[in-house]
Amino acid sequence: MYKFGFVAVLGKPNAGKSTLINKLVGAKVAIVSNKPQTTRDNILGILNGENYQIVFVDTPGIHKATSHLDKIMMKNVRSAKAGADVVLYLLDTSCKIDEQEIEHIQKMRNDGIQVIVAGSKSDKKRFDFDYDIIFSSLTNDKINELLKIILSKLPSYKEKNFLYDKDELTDKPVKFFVAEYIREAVLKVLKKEVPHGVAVVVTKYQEKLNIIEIDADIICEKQSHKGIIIGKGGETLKKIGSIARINCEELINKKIMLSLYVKVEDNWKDKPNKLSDLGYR
Ligand SMILES: Nc1nc2c(ncn2[C@@H]2O[C@H](COP(=O)(O)OP(=O)(O)OP(=O)(O)O)[C@@H](O)[C@H]2O)c(=O)[nH]1
Ligand SMILES: [Mg+2]
Repeated sequence: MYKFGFVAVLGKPNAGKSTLINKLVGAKVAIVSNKPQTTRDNILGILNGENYQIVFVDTPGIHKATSHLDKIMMKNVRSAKAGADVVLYLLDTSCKIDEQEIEHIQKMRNDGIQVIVAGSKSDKKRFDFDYDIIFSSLTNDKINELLKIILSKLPSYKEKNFLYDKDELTDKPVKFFVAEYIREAVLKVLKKEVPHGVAVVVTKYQEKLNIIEIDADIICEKQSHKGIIIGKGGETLKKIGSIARINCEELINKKIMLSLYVKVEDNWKDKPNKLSDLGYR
């Protein structure tokens, strides 16, 4: 018997969805930060076992949509839910239980969706609830048990009809990760609202013999943000570039020359055409 299926990982922003998927897949397919609303796209993380293939779908954290980008993010959540065999719903055990979320979980179950309710961050648990399991990606607590529960809910097949090759870890191209790693560095280095208004586009990706030349635009919402991203004497941008370059070199396993340019695009999060150009659809 073989197990195969899609597992949509849902939950509030910051619940630990991307961290868990990276842990399970054993690679950094999704960027992580301590700021909410880090993930914007649905990203696949593929886990292969002897007799199974699990396709995890990382999703943006569920929040109230205000901008057009938010609406696209919430559309991504709905489509992941619709295409899933199982929903893995993460509730952060260090945060107070939100009644609306419990209603949402109940509604999914009423609609016939299989939902596993997993409490994340057991290493700093503060609140009790009727969780199916409590785990921590940080300390590895109950990760294997969680995997077993997921496998028990996935459909079984007589034939090995897996959708992806054994060595595929994700569905996104390298360029996507380069842009995401740069955005992650922005999230790491900058505070408050600036990183939330940032999008990154790779404008040049040229492989030379010993080096890859990459140019990328960091798009921000306001002129004042541009100054903050660049910093005094370009210090902040340099820091962002250096963190991103190191992570990209690790990903691609080749030396990289990374050039970053900061551009202002007023209100881009509410411009459908711009969003589409930036890859948000
Ligand atoms: N203590 C602790 N922190 C964790 C754990 N898992 C994730 N975190 C932290 O929680 C923060 C959010 O993690 P993410 O994986 O980015 O959360 P997310 O649910 O993908 O967030 P969005 O993409 O914004 O929806 C990061 O600072 C992580 O390091 C855990 O098991 N224990
Ligand atoms: Mg995430």
